[in-house]
Amino acid sequence: MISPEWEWWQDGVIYHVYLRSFADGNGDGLGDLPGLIARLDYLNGTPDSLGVDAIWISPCFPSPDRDYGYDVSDYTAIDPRYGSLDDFDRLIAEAHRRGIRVLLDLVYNHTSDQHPWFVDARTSRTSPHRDWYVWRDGRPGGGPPNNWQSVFGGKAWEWDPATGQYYYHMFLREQPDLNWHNPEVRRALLEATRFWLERGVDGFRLDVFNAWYEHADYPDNPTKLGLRGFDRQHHIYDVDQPEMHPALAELRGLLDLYPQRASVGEIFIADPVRAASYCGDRGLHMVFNFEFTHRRWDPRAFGAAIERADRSLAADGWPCYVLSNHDLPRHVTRYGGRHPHEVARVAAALLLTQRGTPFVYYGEEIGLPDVPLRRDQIVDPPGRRYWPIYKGRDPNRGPMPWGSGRNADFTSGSPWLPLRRDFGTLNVDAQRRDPRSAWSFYRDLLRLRRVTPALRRGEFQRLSRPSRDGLAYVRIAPGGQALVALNFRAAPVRLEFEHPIEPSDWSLGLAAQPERAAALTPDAIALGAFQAVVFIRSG
Ligand code: ISL
Repeated sequence: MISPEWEWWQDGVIYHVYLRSFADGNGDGLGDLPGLIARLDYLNGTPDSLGVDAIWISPCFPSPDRDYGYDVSDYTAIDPRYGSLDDFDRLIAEAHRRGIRVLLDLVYNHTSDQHPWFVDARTSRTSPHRDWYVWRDGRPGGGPPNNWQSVFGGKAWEWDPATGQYYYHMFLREQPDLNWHNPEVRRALLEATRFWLERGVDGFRLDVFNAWYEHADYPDNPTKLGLRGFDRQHHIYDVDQPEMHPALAELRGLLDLYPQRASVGEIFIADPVRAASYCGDRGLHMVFNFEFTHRRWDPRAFGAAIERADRSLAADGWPCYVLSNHDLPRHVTRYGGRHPHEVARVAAALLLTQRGTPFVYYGEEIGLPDVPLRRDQIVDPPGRRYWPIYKGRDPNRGPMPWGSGRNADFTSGSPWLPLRRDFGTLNVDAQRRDPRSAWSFYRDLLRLRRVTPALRRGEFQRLSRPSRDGLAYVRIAPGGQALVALNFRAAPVRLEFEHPIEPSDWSLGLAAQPERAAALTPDAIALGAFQAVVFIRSG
């Protein structure tokens, strides 16, 4: 059960810093910790800040970068390209000074093949770390131990000629899976977690946590129709094994030794009901709810997703919401069509007025779309493998356009991924000066959320009848209520209510399109094109 006192991770908004692309402090073209520290005022702590409560930093540990940081070769160090441990300590201190908590990204399903544990494991079948990874003999007639597939393409088993066995890798062959059945592995990972807790981090995002365990007998997964090999299987033996629950309880026990720490799990092959089973006092604080990321731009789909998340999590979980992240096309690219700026604002209102913790992906606050890239500019392994059917994740990981200077003021060197060509106009500086920009709307929404308990904690109740044009709902808290109405379309709409309201009770808190209609009547609201409004009432 959620404790009766509200925790920061329930009340707050978490900003996802994809570190490599956020801000470069030393001119090597890669974002880094000093660059991030220099931009903390942007995030919180001054009257002109965006106003977020926490940051989640993508992996900043030493990595050969086969999967851009998600192949870790040392869990208790900072990659020198991102800075030093001193820089990290400074980041924590400077962030805390501004009221920003810091979450790290722990990649515990696999290591890099360059991690000393794996380097040792592959030296011989009797090496001390051999059993830290998943080694199996081939099938009697030859070939890999079972039919499991890698997420990034090809088989999930790699033959190791030196020791005559296969090892398992759910992702790249350079990302061997750790053997979570081995208690030494669990102990080592808990120790790494403790290391960062002792340094003052406020919590963690756990990469593909529900894939940590594989079925101990390694049976074939049943097959089904699908596009890629991985999609042609029911993943019943390579994810969601029952051992996950005690493992999470153990991790939670460690987190609870420290005050106000939080965890959010990246669930793989999401399902809200299963996600809920991992939340609670003996599990994770939150599990990512990716429902918003695979919806069409259709209010009925979003309304259903909200109700489903609320329903499945009611008892022992706290919802969270995300529209974009480093693995998916940005939502302005998914939904924006010919109206990216307008859609960015409606989407912001949708994300930031839910009962649940919102995650904001860097750049979405300026309505940043993906960066169009050519084949020869793609560096992400699945993009290189599946181009042009799947272009990988580089387009949604573009450098942050801070200003109109050289390289958008992201780096004084040469950026690791190309910038969008329009950074001269689409950048943070320009939007901060413009009260009508997406940035200003995000900041205003974040402020309103902060001073309106109903927006953070109130129960969700749908107000409008199902409509393909828009969505209206109320958030009901003991001392006040908020009414949110969103027009998803480029034409005015009228949203009929399921039950009547008293229009004079409500005062306008915020409007995405101040000059356009937002007229409340007892049984409907009329909204101008792409209007998004929040009305407030006390009592
Ligand atoms: O991005 C995907 C496909 O190209 C997803 O299937 C993604 O691999 C999956 O959501 C797991 O993601 C996490 O673990 C990966 C890493 O590449 C992702 O960046 C990370 O978010 C392996 O560590």
